[in-house]
Amino acid sequence: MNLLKRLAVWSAALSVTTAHAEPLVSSPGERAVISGWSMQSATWAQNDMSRLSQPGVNVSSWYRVGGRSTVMAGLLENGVYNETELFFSNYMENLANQAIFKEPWIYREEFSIYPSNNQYVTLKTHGITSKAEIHVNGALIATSDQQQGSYGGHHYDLTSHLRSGFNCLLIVAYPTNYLRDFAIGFLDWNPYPADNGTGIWRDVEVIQTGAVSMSPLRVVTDFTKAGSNDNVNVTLKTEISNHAPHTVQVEVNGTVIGPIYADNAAIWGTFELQPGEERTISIKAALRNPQIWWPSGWGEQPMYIVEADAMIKEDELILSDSSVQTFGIRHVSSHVNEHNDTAFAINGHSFQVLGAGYSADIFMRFDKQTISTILQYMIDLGLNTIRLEGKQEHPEFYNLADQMGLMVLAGWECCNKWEAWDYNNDADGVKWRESDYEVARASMLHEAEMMQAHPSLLGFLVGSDYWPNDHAAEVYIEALHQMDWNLPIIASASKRGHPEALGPSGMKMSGPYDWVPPNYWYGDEEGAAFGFGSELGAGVGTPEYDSLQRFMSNKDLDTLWKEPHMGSYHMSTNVSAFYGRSIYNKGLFARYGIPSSIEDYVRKCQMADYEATRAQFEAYSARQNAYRPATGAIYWMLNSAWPNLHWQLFDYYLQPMGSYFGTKVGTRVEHVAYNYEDETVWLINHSLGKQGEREITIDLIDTKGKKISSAMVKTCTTPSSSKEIQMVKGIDKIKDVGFLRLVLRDVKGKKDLSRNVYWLSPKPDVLDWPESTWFSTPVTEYADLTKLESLTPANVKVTMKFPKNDQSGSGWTSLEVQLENKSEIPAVFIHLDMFNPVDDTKLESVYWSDNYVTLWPKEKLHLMVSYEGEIANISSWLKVTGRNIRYNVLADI
Ligand SMILES: *[C@@H]1O[C@H](CO)[C@@H](O)[C@H](O)[C@H]1NC(C)=O
Ligand SMILES: *[C@@H]1O[C@H](CO)[C@@H](O)[C@H](O)[C@H]1NC(C)=O
Ligand SMILES: *[C@@H]1O[C@H](CO)[C@@H](O)[C@H](O)[C@H]1NC(C)=O
Ligand SMILES: *[C@@H]1O[C@H](CO)[C@@H](O)[C@H](O)[C@H]1NC(C)=O
Ligand SMILES: *[C@@H]1O[C@H](CO)[C@@H](O)[C@H](O)[C@H]1NC(C)=O
Ligand SMILES: *[C@@H]1O[C@H](CO)[C@@H](O)[C@H](O)[C@H]1NC(C)=O
Ligand SMILES: *[C@@H]1O[C@H](CO)[C@@H](O)[C@H](O)[C@H]1NC(C)=O
Ligand SMILES: *[C@@H]1O[C@H](CO)[C@@H](O)[C@H](O)[C@H]1NC(C)=O
Ligand SMILES: CC(=O)N[C@H]1CO[C@H](CO)[C@@H](O)[C@@H]1O
Repeated sequence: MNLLKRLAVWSAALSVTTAHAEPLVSSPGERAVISGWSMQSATWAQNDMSRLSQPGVNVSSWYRVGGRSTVMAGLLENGVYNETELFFSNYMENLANQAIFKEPWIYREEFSIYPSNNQYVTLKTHGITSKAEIHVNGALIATSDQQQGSYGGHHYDLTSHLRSGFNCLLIVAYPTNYLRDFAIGFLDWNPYPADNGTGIWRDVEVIQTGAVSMSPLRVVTDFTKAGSNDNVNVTLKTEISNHAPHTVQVEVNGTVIGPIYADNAAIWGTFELQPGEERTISIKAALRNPQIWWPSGWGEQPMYIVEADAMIKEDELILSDSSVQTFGIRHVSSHVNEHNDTAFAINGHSFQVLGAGYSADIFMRFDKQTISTILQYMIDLGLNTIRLEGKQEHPEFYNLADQMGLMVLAGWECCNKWEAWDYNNDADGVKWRESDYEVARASMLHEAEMMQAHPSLLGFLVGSDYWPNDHAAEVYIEALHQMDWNLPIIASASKRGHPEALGPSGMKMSGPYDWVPPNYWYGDEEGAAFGFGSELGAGVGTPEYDSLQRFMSNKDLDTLWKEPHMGSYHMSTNVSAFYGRSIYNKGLFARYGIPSSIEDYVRKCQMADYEATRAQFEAYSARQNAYRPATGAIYWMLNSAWPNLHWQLFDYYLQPMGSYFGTKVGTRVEHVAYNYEDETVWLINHSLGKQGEREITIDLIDTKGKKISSAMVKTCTTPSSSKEIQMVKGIDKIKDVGFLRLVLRDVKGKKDLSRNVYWLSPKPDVLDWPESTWFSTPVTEYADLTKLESLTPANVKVTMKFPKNDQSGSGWTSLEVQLENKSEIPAVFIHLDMFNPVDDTKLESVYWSDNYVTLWPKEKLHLMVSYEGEIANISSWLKVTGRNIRYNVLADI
């Protein structure tokens, strides 16, 4: 058969697949991602991989899935499961332990390619869960011993296996056991996905080069401190490999393209490579007028691009491979201070980490829009760091963080296989054998190579709850150094121990993970505000009622408030300490009163959650320059893998709630905060440059709106520091509940920088510190806020208007909302929500300047809200609820 005829037959046979007649790659330096697969269980397909991996097999009955797709993600994509139903109540329990997920799954794709002389084709993987066998055109390319681990990235030379025309790539992904495999587990965060994340969750690439190939460029600069260098010297490093059986002369040339105001620089170097040789090369360039990258809030995020070509010198220069890398110029350092706490600095300024822990999607689906909203929320929340505990993501994730100025504290996950070293019996994983160290090495090399140039990276934690043994530490450190990792390498996220090579981690993991009262954070034990807390929070994050209804049955909702000690499938797993809400509910019921309905329960949760996150971030901020400084806090956690009831600042549907706005207040750049423990007011400053005269007003009233005390203080602010202002007078005069309003005013600028209201009981929460567990500290006496249940209703007028500036064409709508209390009493915990009146659903990606606000009698407050969409297309509706608000619907545009 001639080629054309063969092609015709094949295209008929393959008409139902998406095999392309267009070559996947055709020129040197070209990289292509396999954009989709036919997926099938190995139990349904005949177990004959050498035949199935030949082109021309009819796979029209297989599932068609995207290029990055775990088995479960693929089954959802094909409608085998419906996400709405799967996540509802405990439906997903039906999938657990199904035999089909204990078998391998096959991913298969055909592509065309026309190999030519002196051209080489490489297959590049970035991790397949849990491990995989790779076949091409009937030949076994990699065994599952080679291609192991969710982060195991490898290269395979396909050149001698390819044919002109259609070729077939077949990958068998083996089932995952978190105790045996280097996979991506969720521990006790949520139920395990039925497939344990098995499958091709990351890109598989096909790369064509000439005789010489180049690895992604790594970037090292000599920049250390803002203002200290005129020029920045940059060293670009890459591995170049000669695939040809003869010596080649290589010239690497290119350009470093600077952002606006920076100069470009040319790069150039020549090298000789022996047959089969691989070598690390470095090329230097001086960058004039360097533009420095800053974390969000401290400055801009200028990005450089370096483009480089590897040319082979024969009679003329022939392109062999090319590479593009973006990078930013910044410097990160960390040290363990005299209190044995880790402190970070960026560009020479001490950097207090205020962050939260990230969760990937339960099925490892990666939607760039969703991720972009998550990171944008972090910026809106005033958080500066996202911690990845073993949930390293795709390159787009780091690109977004680079653009937004969000720091990323990456690292390996706790427990399971990842921490199964001899001395660690908390991890039930299968202890590491010799071959496991090589999987760890490949994983570390791959992730370090991918992250190295991103300015958003803050450091890498090679252990989480436990520290790596000396051998593993050596493997990780070697791999990181091989990839020119010039950022902090930290032994673990806890103080349990450390390998010699890395020294103490300086990070504490002493809880809490479950509810503690607001004054906890002002203590001096456990997770209270001192040192670096790598994962801690009061276990809050209850979604609002309309989100709860999306994933809980009426029976689940009834149980939630009527049976406060019951566990829930939407909490942590049923073997976890966090399966139930007993500790949380006990505090809630005692402090806010026994709920009278699900709506009442959720309202009280929001108030408690708001108090909890605000106090945590305020206490860490207030003590940023204390005798024993609070150097960082990672809130446990930012978001959830699926619809969940706790450990989040916004819910699975990306709806912010009480825990979100408590955080947003607590992290304000310039802020005044109330110390619940000693009744003092603190001035907080996170900025590098804002200076000037400030005025602080302190007002305390009772539930009738009657003044208990008031004070006004003039002060000046200092950068990156906090200071005590004075005690609040009259806390002891509160009868039942008092309201404390703190306002920070810029005198010259004539504007309020921060305004914030607390509801306070004269009876403090009393903590029993000696009885602390790893997840909570018991409370022996609770504050009494039950008066909030019987406040006189307030009358609040709400009006909306467009601000004066034109916003057409931006894709966003901004509105100004004015709240005005018409009553003589405070209007408490007013929550505003934008709904789409057509289907009564909440708008997504809505940014409020503030929310859940409490108004003083007669007070007027202006809030801003922006959301995606033009006002002309979306007729939105504002819903207003509150602790003592009479009505709840209003539209007034
Ligand atoms: C492929 O198989 C499907 C049934 O699974 C069949 O309907 C289709 O005709 C087959 N295609 C070819 C080209 O044989
Ligand atoms: C999934 O199920 C929900 C609820 O039963 C239904 O409304 C929705 O249309 C389904 N989605 C798909 C894609 O079938
Ligand atoms: C997932 O991993 C757990 C161990 O963490 C194991 O018990 C379970 O059987 C695995 N599930 C599948 C489908 O293999
Ligand atoms: C940067 O490179 C220039 C030459 O390009 C050299 O003179 C200078 O000393 C270098 N700076 C540092 C800090 O190494
Ligand atoms: C490298 O040099 C070649 C030939 O001079 C040129 O065509 C190419 O654009 C250069 N590459 C880069 C990245 O500047
Ligand atoms: C810091 O840790 C070392 C042991 O690593 C210990 O000897 C020292 O007392 C600790 N210092 C403080 C202030 O706790
Ligand atoms: C705990 O959850 C697992 C997995 O969903 C389930 O098989 C088991 O029956 C549950 N155990 C209890 C006591 O509910
Ligand atoms: C915060 O510090 C900056 C930096 O100098 C200063 O300009 C600003 O006034 C300070 N603000 C407060 C509230 O301390
Ligand atoms: C500014 C304002 O409108 N204040 C009103 C607050 O409510 C009382 C009624 O309780 C009015 O008398 C005030 O005018």
